[in-house]
Amino acid sequence: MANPRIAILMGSKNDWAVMKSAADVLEGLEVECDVRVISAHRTPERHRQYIQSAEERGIEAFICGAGFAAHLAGVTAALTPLPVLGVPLDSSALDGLDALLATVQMPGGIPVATFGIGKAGAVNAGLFAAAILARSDPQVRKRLDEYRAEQTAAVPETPFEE
Ligand code: RP5
Repeated sequence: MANPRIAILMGSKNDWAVMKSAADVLEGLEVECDVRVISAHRTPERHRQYIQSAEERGIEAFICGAGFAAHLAGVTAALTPLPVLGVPLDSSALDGLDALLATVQMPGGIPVATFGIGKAGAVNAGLFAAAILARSDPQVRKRLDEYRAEQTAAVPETPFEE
């Protein structure tokens, strides 16, 4: 990718099956992404270096997916003033509730915009990241409007239609 504008980070390669949904949404909207495995606790130096050089490389927002005691989004937000979108993942015995609470319950001062657990959250984080770009990019806005129009047109009038 030549000019990625959104970074999609995940704590483990095992998170990709879900986080791919965010990447797919953004690819469909022709928004370039940089996709990385970065763990706040397993690769703290990789994390810090990536975040602190991201803005000068053109990254405008971060989507962070993590499971268990998920702190990837919170630590990312601590390292940058750019928007951070957190996706809690269902990878533990607590079915993602642990990650949801860890991501959403940031103490006042360092915000993380938190989405639903799993695939729906990843899809919505991708759409929300596009909405951020759409504020100043008419092409992304146009494609976002088309995405919604197609979604609306795909809803049948009755449950009996194919
Ligand atoms: C978190 O721990 C990751 O985001 C992942 O969801 C979870 C488990 O990671 P693995 O042990 O599967 O690599 O850091």
